[in-house]
Amino acid sequence: MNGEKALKSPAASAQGSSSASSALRPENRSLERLLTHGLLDHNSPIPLYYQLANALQRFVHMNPDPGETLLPPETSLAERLGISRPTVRQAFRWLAGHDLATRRRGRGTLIQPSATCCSTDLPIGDRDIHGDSPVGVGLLSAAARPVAGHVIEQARVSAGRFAIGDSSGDGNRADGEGPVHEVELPAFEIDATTVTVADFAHFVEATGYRTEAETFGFSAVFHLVVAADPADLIGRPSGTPWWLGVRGADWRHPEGPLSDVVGRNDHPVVHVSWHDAQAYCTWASRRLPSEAEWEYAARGGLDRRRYPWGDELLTTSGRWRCNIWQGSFPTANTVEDGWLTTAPVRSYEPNGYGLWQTIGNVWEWCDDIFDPLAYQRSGQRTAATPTPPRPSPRVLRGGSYLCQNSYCNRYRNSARSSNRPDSSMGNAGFRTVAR
Ligand SMILES: [Ca+2]
Repeated sequence: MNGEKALKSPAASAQGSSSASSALRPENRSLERLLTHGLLDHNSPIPLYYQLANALQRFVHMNPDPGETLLPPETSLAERLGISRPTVRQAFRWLAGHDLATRRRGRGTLIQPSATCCSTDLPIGDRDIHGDSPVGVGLLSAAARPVAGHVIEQARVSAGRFAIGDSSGDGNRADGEGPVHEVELPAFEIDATTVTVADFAHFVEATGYRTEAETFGFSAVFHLVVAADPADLIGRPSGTPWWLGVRGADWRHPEGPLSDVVGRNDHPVVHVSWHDAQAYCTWASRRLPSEAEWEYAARGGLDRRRYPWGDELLTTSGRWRCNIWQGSFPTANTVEDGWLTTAPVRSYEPNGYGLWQTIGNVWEWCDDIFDPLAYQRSGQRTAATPTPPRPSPRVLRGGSYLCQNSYCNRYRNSARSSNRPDSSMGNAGFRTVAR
């Protein structure tokens, strides 16, 4: 791989590749954007074939055709990207080995989205795709939705008591996961899934709401998936350099202005701040869960267990039960669970109460102010704390597709994190509770 020539810059590629570009089918423009704007990095420790495979996989899941996607032939891709044909062939082999069925058809390669670890079932009714949606991202029109307002299936959680906190000894001391104590809660109804891209699009369509990421003009994107011109990269936090501030990243453009959410209607909406989640709740006559409600619902009736399904991370056959990170964080994700970033909200299996993916996929905002000493100060927490002055940090729960044991083991029922209420990022969303 060291002998391969350097990848052309986006500008150079655009100027000198008309014949190669024509090899890409019109519907593959999104793929071309993925591949020509910094996704492939010859200086990265991640093998090029693996970077390419991730790009192709992302493209498959972004494609508006949910059935099949015809990718350019190996030769065209190799010429377009300035890499060797064996590297391209290796990427296709990687995809074939990870349940993305691939086969040759004519001069292209046919790829079908994997059925492993995902379901495209929608919560309620049929959801048509409209390419001319007013929000411009191929989303559901208001007229096509079966019910106005919030339509996510509800899980009913009975009144009861449970042990909140870390009973397994895995907790992070600074997060305040202990001491474990009993909490009593009245019955409540909570969303079976996080709010999806389609759900949020309906809210925006009905209200004209602009998220804080849109207002501020940027949001945080994980470095391996950025789809933006270099001029739109506005820096990275020193403590977490895998996050990039990307101008133009928002819920419609999760990886940056050169990305979109086509084909991701059933993925969780991301790049929404706590304030944005509150705005959605106001429109939907809902509220965010308290963190006690969130944890009670996430446990699904299994007391003092590490995960919603029990204590073991994998099934007995070694299958993943949630969407987190496999490999070496933050540079090499082997994607054994099927997903580099977000998965559809109904992926894997629901817990005993019918909630999907409380663990992994995306962090979920809760109503509470984050206080690492809260469990020490209070024996019981039965409701959200009063609204404080801004910008007190707010609780995040459940972990995300970036969690990995070597760095962040917060993909557990009791794990706690937080962020400012005006912050947004590509791995945080929310679910709501009935008022
Ligand atoms: Ca994953």
